Amino acid sequence: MLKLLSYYRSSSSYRVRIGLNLKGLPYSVVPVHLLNDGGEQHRPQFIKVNPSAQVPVLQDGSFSLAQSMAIILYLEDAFPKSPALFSKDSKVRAQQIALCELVNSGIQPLHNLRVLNQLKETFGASEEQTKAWCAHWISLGLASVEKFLSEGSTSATYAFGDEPSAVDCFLIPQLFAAARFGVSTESYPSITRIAKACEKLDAFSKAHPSRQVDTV
Ligand SMILES: N[C@@H](CCC(=O)N[C@@H](CS)C(=O)NCC(=O)O)C(=O)O
Repeated sequence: MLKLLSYYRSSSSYRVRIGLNLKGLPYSVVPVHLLNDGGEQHRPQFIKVNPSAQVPVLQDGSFSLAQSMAIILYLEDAFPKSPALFSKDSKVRAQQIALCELVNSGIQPLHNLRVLNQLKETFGASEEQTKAWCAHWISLGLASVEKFLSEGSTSATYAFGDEPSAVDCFLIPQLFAAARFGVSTESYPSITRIAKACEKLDAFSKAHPSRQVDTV
């Protein structure tokens, strides 16, 4: 069975949980607590699995893979069951990857735990300043996502049409992170519409941080 090394509140782990659920793939979660004892991701046995000391990691037998984008692409290729997480049209697929990457490399790294720790520990940022930093980058990033989505079909149910795709796997966890850092997404009509549609699906609700084996 597939194993996912995951932390309940990690938005990158949440993406993969949605992807696995959408594909209907059974998996077990191996919790990695990012805060306990200085963070279990720094333990030598975890570093052996992922030298970058980050979750998620997917294990498929002896095959181990980090980076949620790579994991979602792997799920699509290794388990070509419906629903597809990417379009078969190469231009649409590339646009989907671009939007996933906007979240993956343009927003999430700026509010990652290690970045916030560095702001506090090395640069003396207060809790309030750190939160304002996160809110700034999340708002800026989501404004670009909204612009992109609103240029597509405004009647589509999900980010890319009437079936959920990898883009929804990346978008919904980013909205959870936005809420954590006090960013309202109400002024983004496309994002709000898509989030409401995703919320109704089991694949998304079962992946939610409030429903994990390690939820605190
Ligand atoms: N681009 C990576 C990001 C992974 C990542 O940033 N993971 C965070 C949790 S969302 C983490 O493990 N942080 C631990 C730390 O910063 O020490 C991915 O998509 O998997």
